[in-house]
Amino acid sequence: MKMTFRWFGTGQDPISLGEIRQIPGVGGVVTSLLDMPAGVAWPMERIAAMKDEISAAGLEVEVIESVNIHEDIKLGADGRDEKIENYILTMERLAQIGIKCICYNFMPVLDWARSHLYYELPDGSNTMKYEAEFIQNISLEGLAQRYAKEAGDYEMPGWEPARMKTVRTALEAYEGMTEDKFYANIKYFLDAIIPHAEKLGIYMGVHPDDPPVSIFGLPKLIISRDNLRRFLDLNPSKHNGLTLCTGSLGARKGADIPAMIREFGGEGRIHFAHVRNLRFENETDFYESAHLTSCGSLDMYAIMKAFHDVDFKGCMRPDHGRMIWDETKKKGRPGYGLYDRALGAVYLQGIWEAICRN
Ligand SMILES: [Mn+2]
Repeated sequence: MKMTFRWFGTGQDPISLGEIRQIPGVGGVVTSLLDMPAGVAWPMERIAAMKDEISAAGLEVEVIESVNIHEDIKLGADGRDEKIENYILTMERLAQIGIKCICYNFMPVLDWARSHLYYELPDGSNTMKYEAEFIQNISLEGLAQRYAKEAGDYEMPGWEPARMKTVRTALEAYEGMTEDKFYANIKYFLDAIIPHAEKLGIYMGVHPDDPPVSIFGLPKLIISRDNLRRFLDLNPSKHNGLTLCTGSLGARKGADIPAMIREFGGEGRIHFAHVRNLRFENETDFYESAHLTSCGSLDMYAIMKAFHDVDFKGCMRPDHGRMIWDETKKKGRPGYGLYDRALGAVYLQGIWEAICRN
């Protein structure tokens, strides 16, 4: 296991590579070119410059999170072939700087959703929260406005104001989308890109849908053990794999995350891991807690033990954290402050060391 840290890029992240390098045990970052719209081929100069900047800071980059999929591909629309060609071009260029894994998701229209970005906890820290009833009673535009107002200077990935302008049309495009059609569109994409991934030595890791429930009437597919199985079976290559996100999958109460890690990791289909905790407040609502088992509802020891037992060798990162120690909005995007995620990275490595030495 290699411990990494998400970094949004210069000008996109108030946290510097120098700060990340000082987190014990963290040897690399997971990053992206956030300004690249879905569907275009990323320019080689930009990719090379990103790599040089990270190397100069003494860090590695093996995982890109994310190369986003254009809606035409998800919808199976006319323009999809051209966008898939651009996706493959981006993969080829990323392989040139040594990228081994690409994280992406197949969520329709929206990347993720929460009701609260800064939900205050009793200890004075704040965190992201999902309240089902709140989401049911707000429009998509209302939620986007709330994020734009709350998030401060940074656009929330997946909720950029430019993207929100077309979102109503995008939502309408999904009317009548059945699960079978959606899986067929995923298969079309996978069958086109996976042979290239094999040649390039790139492992694709789909991120589960977050939250793992249907919102705004949109279909949600990548949410459970059975659906992950169905997704992987669409293309049996090992290069078609998963980003195992404990927080996203764990937001379905009763989901057995260690069992999923053992099943899919045992088959060599987990290529990247997001490890975080959450605390359920009732059957549907949760907030993103500190990483410790005692702080949330997931058993972090059992999760790390499962990764260890399947000999997981890929990159892992702590996932969302709380904002603590007077971290303001200027110090990080919601869920992506420095301190709590750094504590998470070190805590997970502590568990890992204990398991390895036991
Ligand atoms: Mn995640």
